[in-house]
Amino acid sequence: MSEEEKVTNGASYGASSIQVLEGLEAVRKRPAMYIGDIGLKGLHHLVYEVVDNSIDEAMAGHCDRIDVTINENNSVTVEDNGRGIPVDMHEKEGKSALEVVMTVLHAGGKFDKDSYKVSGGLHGVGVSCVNALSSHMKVEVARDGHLYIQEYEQGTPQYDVKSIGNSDKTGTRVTFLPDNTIFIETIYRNEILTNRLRELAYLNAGITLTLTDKRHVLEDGTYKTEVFFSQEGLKEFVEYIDEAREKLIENVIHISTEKNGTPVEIAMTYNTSYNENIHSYVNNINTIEGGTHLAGFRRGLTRTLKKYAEDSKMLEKIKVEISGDDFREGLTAVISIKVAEPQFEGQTKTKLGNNEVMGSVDMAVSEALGNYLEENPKAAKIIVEKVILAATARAAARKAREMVQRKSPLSGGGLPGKLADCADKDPAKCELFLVEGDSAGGTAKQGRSRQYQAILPLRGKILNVEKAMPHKVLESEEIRNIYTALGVTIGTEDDSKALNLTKLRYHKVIIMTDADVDGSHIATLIMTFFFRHMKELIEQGYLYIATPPLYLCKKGKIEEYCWNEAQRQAFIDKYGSGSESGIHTQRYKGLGEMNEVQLWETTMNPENRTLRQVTIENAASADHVFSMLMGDDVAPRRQFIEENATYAKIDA
Ligand code: 0RA
Repeated sequence: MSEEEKVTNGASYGASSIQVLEGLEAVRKRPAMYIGDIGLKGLHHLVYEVVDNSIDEAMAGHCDRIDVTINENNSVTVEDNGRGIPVDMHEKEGKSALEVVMTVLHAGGKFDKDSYKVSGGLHGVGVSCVNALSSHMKVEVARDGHLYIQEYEQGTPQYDVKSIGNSDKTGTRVTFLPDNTIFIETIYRNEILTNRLRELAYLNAGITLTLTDKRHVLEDGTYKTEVFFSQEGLKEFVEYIDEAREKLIENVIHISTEKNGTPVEIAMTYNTSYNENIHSYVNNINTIEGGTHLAGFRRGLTRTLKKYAEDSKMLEKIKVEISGDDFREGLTAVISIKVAEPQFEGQTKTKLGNNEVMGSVDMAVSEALGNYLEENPKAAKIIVEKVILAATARAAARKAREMVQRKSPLSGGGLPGKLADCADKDPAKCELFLVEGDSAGGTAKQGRSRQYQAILPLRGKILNVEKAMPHKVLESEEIRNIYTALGVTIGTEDDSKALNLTKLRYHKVIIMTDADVDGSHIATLIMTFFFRHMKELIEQGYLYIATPPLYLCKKGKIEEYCWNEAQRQAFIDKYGSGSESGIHTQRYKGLGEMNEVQLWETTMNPENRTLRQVTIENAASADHVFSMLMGDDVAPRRQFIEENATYAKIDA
């Protein structure tokens, strides 16, 4: 290349490069705007963005395998067997299309006008965002008989796209290392990616997704690998979610269709529980706030079932009025639709706003359910009987609810007698500790900061709401105390499950139980209650778990609290040189063994304590786990506990 050519080339390249850099710099300046946050969520979001591109390629019919690898250094590799991102010169940008996709915001997918691009991450930001937020990224493309490569640092290409050899395959492989100057969490969690890839496999039947964790070497020297594949899609998703529940009807009702140009897939069944479990997705994104597709589903379901029940004359002798809720008790359903230009609304941008979608989903569910009821009269009768039972129980539940409401602080009934309330009235500053047992409750009342910490002792094991009828839940004194202490009101005429969080009196609700098996069980029972009856409170980030220490280690005047065996060993190593004598380690079996000063110092004082925030990473997976942990079936529970025992090991 002559000197002159270099200059010309450099100048034109420079102009567009500056634009690119400005774009990527914006992403690095305000990462949360693009990927939600810079914690665990955002970190995992990077993987979802890259996987989404491969899912698009699969949905266009060109790819059936996506392999995700967590590498030893917490970089992630996503490889697919699609056509490979085009590498030819991009006319407008004057560089390889591959480079444009990797470096220009929102450039991904725009080349292929034929493909029906409906995927794209929650924020739809594309792979260039991931590139901008990675200290290093590498893309390898097998295409047209060649293997191409380009690498980047913080989104900046390190060299032009080049061919480094031949290949008889096609596909794309992206490897990226999240930038640790941006992310506050940099360690990938296997179970978070597992849950997402499993979900994607169910949502996209026929694609094989795998997760290999190179940080986890098995005894035979290979890496831990999981394969996710679903032949029948949502039907199998519903079966998976309801694995630990008792079926009410044998079949899963399944429809995969297109209405008014919108691809709609629905699977649903009924179980004997009292929960409503509807999981909805738009373009593979879990719409946790619902929206028009969910509204359409509910409308279609209610109308179709109501009409069938009326026509079959089963409602004639029923005294109570049937509400929309009653049709959904014991219902597990997954709705997945694809929308070309989704309008996402709501606080977390997970509520679908597109009005035209409502009718499409309504039509789809009416058609599938209508046919099913006609063809399966026995099952239809069982469903209608369940609806009638739900309506009858709801009348009883309303009475119980009115009792709670009457006793709520706002209607003058006063707070629970056992509650030691705090002085401050600003919910944002106030904390409520739910404490296992009256004895520990007493210690906590003495140790707390009265200004902003309230204590509600709970007597032993609260009701397992997973198994209880709705009105039983409200008849439980402990649960009524939680409701009244929190100040939330429940239930309107339209929706008996609606929760009014605006009255919530504390923005931190902290579960504090013993660090033993019973304590974990009680914490799980309380979490189950919140998950089923106050999910919004978890979604708002208000629920926490306290972590009391396991040991107090002493040598002479030196005292240290230890939260795990490793810390205890470290204390012994540090102070036990010479002989192991003179060291005293005390195992705390329960909160009650600490005095009020110790409890304050280790577990309640915001300066020292560790609170674990309860979050819902993946609603469908949480649903599955809660029903299994709290249900009747022992075998799956035992298997889950065995598989997850390493996370829960407390006793040395
Ligand atoms: C646009 C056009 C073509 C492929 C892709 C995008 C593509 C993108 C990604 C992202 C990850 N994996 C991918 N695989 C393919 C190809 C158009 C053609 O070959 O005609």
